Amino acid sequence: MRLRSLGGLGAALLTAGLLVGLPSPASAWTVGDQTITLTLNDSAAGGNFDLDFDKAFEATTASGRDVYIYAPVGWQDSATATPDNPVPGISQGWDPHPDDEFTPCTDGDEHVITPEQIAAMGESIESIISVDEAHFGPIGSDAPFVLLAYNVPDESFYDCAETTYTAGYFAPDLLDTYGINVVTVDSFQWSLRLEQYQGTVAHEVEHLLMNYSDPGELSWVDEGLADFAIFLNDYGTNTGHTYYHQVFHRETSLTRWGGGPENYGAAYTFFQYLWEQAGGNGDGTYTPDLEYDGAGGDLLIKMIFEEQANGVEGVQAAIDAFNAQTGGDVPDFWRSTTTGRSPSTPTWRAVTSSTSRRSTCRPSSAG
Ligand SMILES: [Ca+2]
Ligand SMILES: [Ca+2]
Ligand SMILES: [Ca+2]
Repeated sequence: MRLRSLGGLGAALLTAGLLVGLPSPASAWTVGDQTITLTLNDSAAGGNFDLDFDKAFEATTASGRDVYIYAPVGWQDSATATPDNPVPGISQGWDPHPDDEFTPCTDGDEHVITPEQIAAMGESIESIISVDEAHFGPIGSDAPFVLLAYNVPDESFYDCAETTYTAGYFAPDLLDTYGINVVTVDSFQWSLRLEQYQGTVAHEVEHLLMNYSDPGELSWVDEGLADFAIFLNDYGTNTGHTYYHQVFHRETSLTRWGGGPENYGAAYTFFQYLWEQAGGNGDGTYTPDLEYDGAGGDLLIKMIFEEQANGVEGVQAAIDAFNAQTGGDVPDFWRSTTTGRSPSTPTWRAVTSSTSRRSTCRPSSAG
């Protein structure tokens, strides 16, 4: 997912992180080693590059899963690096392909990771995995979980005028190639954005879980649930996404995925709406309590996640099953998203109300 500061709004923008396409190197390491080398993709300049990572954090969760944070070798020196003397993999100015025509921009953006920030991120990982697994489904293997933190090469890496950047990504190729559950966050401005990146981890872990559960699911469902994971983990909402949807692109197709922040905002608020319509935590409360309650919106969201049918068909099947199981009256998909007509692509407008603690997401008429 993508994000960047939005000037005076102090908000973050997010779009998709799409980094795939890896060779199959013969790894001379096993995860848990102090140093590992990964082959990663440069989505902007193209091609792959190798990067050496240093084990910065390790722990074992209560459920027995090994979790690690790896950051580029030399990350401890990132605070004193300069464009002329960069730490490869973190510092702005480091060039993964010195011989091609793409040259990283250097505008002084902070790419510094400190031991204190690594510790704080590490301490949150077990909770994030636990909350996501409880609300969606299990990580479908015993393989270790690895959080990679590095300066992800993307359009903004080469053009500092870009307004969004890759804040994190889940690449199933890394799981396929290395047999480890890898989630990535960018190294930009950790001093200001640590909680945002914890939300990014919650988002990307949902993708990891969906990849095990239902890898054919459509993007609008997967991304909407991934942003909802940020809420479920009590990291707020991705305000870049919701601003883009509600301020700049109020009429946004819910189901026709364009990958823009407004698409994420529309998908996120739709699942927020369904969670609330189904009763939130199931006990009359509508704030994230970090617990999977097996009732109300928690139950409906899990049924949507587990439903193997995709897109509108899957969401409707889950709503039907939820209403049948609970006697609930969550409105069906088309009634939720339209004024009763069935356009080919429902738009989704979300508005907030200052008179209610609950966000009020209303269907917009669509043509
Ligand atoms: Ca280059
Ligand atoms: Ca709950
Ligand atoms: Ca599905």
